[in-house]
Amino acid sequence: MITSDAFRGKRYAVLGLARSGIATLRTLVASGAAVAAWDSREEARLLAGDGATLADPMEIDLAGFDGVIVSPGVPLNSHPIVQKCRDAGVPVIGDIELFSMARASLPAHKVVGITGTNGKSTTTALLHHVLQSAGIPTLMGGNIGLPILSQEPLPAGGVYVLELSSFQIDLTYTLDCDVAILTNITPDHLDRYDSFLDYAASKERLFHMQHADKVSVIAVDDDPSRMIASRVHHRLKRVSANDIADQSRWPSLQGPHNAQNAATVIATCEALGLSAEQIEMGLQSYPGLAHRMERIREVGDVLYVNDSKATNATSTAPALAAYPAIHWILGGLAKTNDLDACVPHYGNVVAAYAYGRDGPMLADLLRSHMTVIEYVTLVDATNAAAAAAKAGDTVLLSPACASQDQFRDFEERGDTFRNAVAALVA
Ligand code: UMA
Ligand code: ADP
Repeated sequence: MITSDAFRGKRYAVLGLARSGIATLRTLVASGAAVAAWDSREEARLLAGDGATLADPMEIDLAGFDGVIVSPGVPLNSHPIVQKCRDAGVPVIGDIELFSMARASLPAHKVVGITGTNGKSTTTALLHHVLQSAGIPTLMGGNIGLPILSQEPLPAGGVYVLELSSFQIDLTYTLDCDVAILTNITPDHLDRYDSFLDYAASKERLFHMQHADKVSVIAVDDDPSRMIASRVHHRLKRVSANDIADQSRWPSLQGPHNAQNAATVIATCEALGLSAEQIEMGLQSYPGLAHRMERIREVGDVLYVNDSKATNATSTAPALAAYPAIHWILGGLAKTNDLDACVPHYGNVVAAYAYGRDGPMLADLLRSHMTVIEYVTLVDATNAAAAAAKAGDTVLLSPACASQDQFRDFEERGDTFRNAVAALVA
């Protein structure tokens, strides 16, 4: 794990004890800090271990604390801890800020921070893969599901590749990325921000934290990203999906969205000093990530694709564009009341299977364009799509919604789809 003298003798409260909170707690305790830990869920509190005191930061006097470390899933726009910390003059920060504070204790290294509405995980995993295949010590962490503080520090010359959600950036103040990447910005997480502009401003802060000699890589394929690029005054590399003339050599990077992701990675690798050959080798051998347009099985000439990570309409659009005759399974918790980004690709859909809390709303949106049938569960929708699909068709789970009405997260949703497909008789 990463530890640092920066935390020795300090006092922190940790609110939220899931993946990032537990990693935070272990780092702080191992670094010699005094820690008060809390989670509203009792089963999470049981994981705190011996080194920390259990105490709800809402119930204790925060005078003298050096910070309250909040998990990204704690909503800053509504949780009372924000006002309480303001009144007590205690900073509210996250695990990424702690990583930033620990950097002085680490061997010489570089940090690449990656944000954007869609493509963060793909870009993170792809960059990590290209660096690794070029023989550079590297690890990835952050929103990709791997808390950075729980990982072993890299040797000198290493590159930390951090996937950063807007929630994590909101809890970070000093992270000076050697390269900061923005993939794109479209509406998402509007329950956590007053407006779309506020959400975009949260992402923009990643660039304002960089010093002037550092590099920004911004894909300028949408208006908010172009606006941000116009306000970044240090070393800026503007890239676009259109920069990529031929992606046929990269099997796991098909589609215009992956051209955008690859363009950001190429510019970053150039900034980090990799050769064109090293970059090309990594792009060619990239294996892809589960739950992102993942081909899981062919049964009777019907292809099954798991795109469970598509949690908004913009991320579903490229999947609909990718196949000619789709049985489209969608539903869950909708982020917006429209599917506008998907509309240009409705011609590829044979039928839609809408399920989950917002299935009825989505079915209403689709009914005038295509056959649409409503189900309660994903498994029922999958079985119906499988029964209807003919040779040459694709059954696609690309839900355009968050998963938490029926699943823990998009991974559990994707695994449920995978199991339902595995149970189909060939
Ligand atoms: N909690 C309280 N009180 C509250 C609210 C929450 O105690 O009022 C507790 C919850 O009970 C829970 C914890 O706080 O135990 C919240 O944890 P969390 O949701 O932050 O979960 P982690 O496992 O720490 O995961 C977080 C990120 N989660 C979110 O941003 C919601 C993970 O991103 C990330 O991978 C992980 O840290 C490691 O860095 C997930 C995600 O959904 C994948 N991200 C969003 C996205 O990609 O769209 C932004
Ligand atoms: P994130 O981590 O930002 O959620 P992922 O790389 O996990 O991004 O991809 C999430 C979803 O968005 C997947 O369905 C994927 O096919 C799609 N996607 C990936 N890259 C992009 C992009 N650059 N633009 C739009 N959609 C994308």
